[in-house]
Amino acid sequence: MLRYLTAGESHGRGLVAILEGLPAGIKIDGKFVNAELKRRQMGFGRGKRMQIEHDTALFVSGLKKSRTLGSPLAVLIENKDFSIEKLHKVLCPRPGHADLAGFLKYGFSDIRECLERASARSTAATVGIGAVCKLFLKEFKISVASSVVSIGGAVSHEDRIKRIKQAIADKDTLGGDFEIIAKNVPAGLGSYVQPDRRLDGRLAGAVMSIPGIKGVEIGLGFGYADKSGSVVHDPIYYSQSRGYSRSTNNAGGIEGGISNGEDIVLSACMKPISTLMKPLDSVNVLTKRSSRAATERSDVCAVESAGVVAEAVCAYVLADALLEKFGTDSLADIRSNYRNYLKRIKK
Ligand code: EPS
Repeated sequence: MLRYLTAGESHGRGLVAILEGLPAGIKIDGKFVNAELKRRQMGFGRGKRMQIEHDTALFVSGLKKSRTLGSPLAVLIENKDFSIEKLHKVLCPRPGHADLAGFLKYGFSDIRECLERASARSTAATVGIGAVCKLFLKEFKISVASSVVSIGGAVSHEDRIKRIKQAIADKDTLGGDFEIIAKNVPAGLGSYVQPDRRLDGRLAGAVMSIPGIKGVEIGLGFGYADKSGSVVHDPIYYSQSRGYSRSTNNAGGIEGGISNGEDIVLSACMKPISTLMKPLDSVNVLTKRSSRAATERSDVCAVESAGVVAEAVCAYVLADALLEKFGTDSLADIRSNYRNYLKRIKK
């Protein structure tokens, strides 16, 4: 139903995204989209680049008077740091980054030629698309939010900041984990009929495709492994006012690859940023001599930003699944299909 592509190098002219498949009639609030871009740039531990960039979305196509036309929506985010032609060569791959694998794969003579696209800067374009999807979901009162759970093992806000300060002092980096909650998602999105239509697989795949993400869990996730069925499955109740409901939500809102009407809950783990100011051992790819890995301006910790990117990709997957169920062309038609469906499943 929906599809999107992004393009852009970290220090190229800018980032571009094209989203196709949104229905006509959605009001696109540019301020909201820019506020989402801003949220991605925040968080304690981000690097100096975030002080240079003021990410702003320019809608190049797909809108008239701020309403979607049903045609492809193209978004441009310009880079202020547009220095790709002048940047120095990178020859010593950073462990943990795409540097070595990308260099070998594409046959470059300079690692910069892969790191420019492998950079998490591309996630600005993803967040632009996700913000548009959130506006579509908002028409159905569906929201997607994230929160940081821990950073470098520290849980409280205060401890997390202390931990990041310590990492800065140690010239080290940190990862952590975060949670995503989608509220008011109706039962019935996704399907068990084919593996690639399962909502859990689609959401997990989307979150796993964010740079730096190494693990995704849905609901209780790995916590299911050592418990009995009688303890973990969510009992079912019914009342005329609420329809069906559950007393617990270990399934994280998805059963059989289909949303079940409870909140959708995912958690994900981000590895520590791989550019280290006290670099690890590496090899110079020209001379093959042992050397320290390259250093670049980078972030110390970007877990909060990864949460914002995960909101964006989850909003995209949910918007896609909603369109699949309720129609694709006109917002008004989708609304009326949605209302009728909600009435039926409550009965
Ligand atoms: C990023 C921009 C980059 C990095 C970071 C994400 O800016 P620069 O490389 O110019 O300092 O801060 O990129 C990476 C973590 C990476 O792996 O390359 C951004 O806009 O989010």
